[in-house]
Amino acid sequence: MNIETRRTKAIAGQKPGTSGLRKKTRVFMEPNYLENFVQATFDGIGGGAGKIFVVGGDGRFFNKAAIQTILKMAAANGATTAIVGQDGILSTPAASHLIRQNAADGGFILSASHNPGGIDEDFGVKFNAENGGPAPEKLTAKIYDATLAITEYKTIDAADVDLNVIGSTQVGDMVVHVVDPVDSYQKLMESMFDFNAIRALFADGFTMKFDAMHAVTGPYATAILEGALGAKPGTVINGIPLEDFGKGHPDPNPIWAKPLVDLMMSDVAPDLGAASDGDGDRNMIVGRGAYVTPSDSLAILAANAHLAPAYRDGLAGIARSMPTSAASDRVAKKLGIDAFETPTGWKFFGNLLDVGKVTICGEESAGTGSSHVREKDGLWAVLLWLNILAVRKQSVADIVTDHWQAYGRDYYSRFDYEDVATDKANQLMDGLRAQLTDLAGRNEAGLTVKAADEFSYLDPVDGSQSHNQGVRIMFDGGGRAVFRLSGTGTQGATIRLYLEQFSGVNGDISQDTQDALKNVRDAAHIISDMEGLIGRITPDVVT
Ligand code: G16
Repeated sequence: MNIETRRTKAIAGQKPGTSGLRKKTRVFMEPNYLENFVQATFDGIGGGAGKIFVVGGDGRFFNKAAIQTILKMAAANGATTAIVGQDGILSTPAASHLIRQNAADGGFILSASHNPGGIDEDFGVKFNAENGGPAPEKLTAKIYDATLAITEYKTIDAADVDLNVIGSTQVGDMVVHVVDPVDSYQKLMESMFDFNAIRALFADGFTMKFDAMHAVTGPYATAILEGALGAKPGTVINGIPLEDFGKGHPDPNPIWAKPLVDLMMSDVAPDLGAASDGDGDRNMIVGRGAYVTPSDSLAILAANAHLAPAYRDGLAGIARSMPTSAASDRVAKKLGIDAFETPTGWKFFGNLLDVGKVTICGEESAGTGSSHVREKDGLWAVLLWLNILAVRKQSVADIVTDHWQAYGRDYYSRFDYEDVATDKANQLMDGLRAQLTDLAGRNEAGLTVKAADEFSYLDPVDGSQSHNQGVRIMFDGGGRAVFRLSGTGTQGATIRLYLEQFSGVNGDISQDTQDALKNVRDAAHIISDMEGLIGRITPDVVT
């Protein structure tokens, strides 16, 4: 094997964000950009010698080329084995499963998740550790340090691997196994859910549309829903992964999956609508005439999980990211189990899952998952909903209403302000920070501030601390506003404003969401002086 050591220089700005390194695709295509980050990853994890890696992505533009680069660099860095999805395809949860199943040392996942794909859109690389989960902060810090210190990278001069053909081949001294991307993931799902009950549900005439948004879950959903579970052909729509996702945003929310939501609100709605994102870790659930917020979905899945075989013995605990509504905390309380509140980012659930403190976790950003892998898992959430529907034999809308009647309703909405000048966004956050100690007792828009802080997290497992994880303003009467800057954007800054209002147990659960949130929203705008600082209070995206 002819290892080539090529000279390079540090490239600024390769700091992994909430979910790996995400940039414009053309940036990744610049000389040495990808190579530097991949070499820094090998350096950050203590080298590649003797190691096994999983490699795959969501099929977006540059996926296959990036995989070839990574395979050659893995071989040059001494890896013994690479496991790659056929055609370069692996959903993020399937990659997580393969890492765990094969006791691999980690994996490279090529995706910018829900961001659009194409030469003028976004690309990303994320390293997942041997537990199958996103690299924890201490590892991403090492990788970042290595990007600053880099002077050379290693590769070999070898032919590209034929990614279309399942089988084993060599790249230098490294064995590459090209595997069916769906197979072992499907087996995992079959082992967790009552496929017979779900099959019977479909056989009884239950109807569904699953929008794969031209992204990675197409092959998974087609094989599992239409193949194994007998859903009607055509249940999966936009099921062929495209390099540009059909020029859409593969983000499963009422904005980007509007055609599906419109269908679900119409007279010809099927019983269930669902969608997943670019890399298959996010999900959206919509019943006939009933959109289920991700925060409610987490709570309802947790409250009903025991109906699925995998969770028959109950849950160890429930974790949610801080901006996610408190709905799941109420479920944990009723079940008598622990509830954890972590910073945004799936990596923070990893330790809790690894030591068995929690079984189910979720985030407001349309992510739900469990201890079966170390990523959020879009199809898993859909299958758990299907399992619950098959057992309860009620509509989605009735299940949601029952839940609110039992626990109260957490009205919830997220406002996104995109492409804000970074200095203005920082000014807004700094302005909030400066007021924190004086906010309690202040009255705005008819609400009194009960408490305010900036969220910090002390990991109960490894003792690591994470600061500056979002400003929280709690109001008397069960309202809350959270401000946070997105960690996944590729252009300017995105301010996220998360609004929440609890109805109270036995409170009014029938209001319009935005009406119920009006006071919290107005108070948040006034306290942050958003209009004065960024010149607008109307968001780009409301979910
Ligand atoms: C990523 C993380 C999620 C997190 C989200 C937050 O999602 O994996 O755990 O909730 O980022 O995004 P932001 O920082 O923009 O609010 P994904 O689906 O992009 O990998």
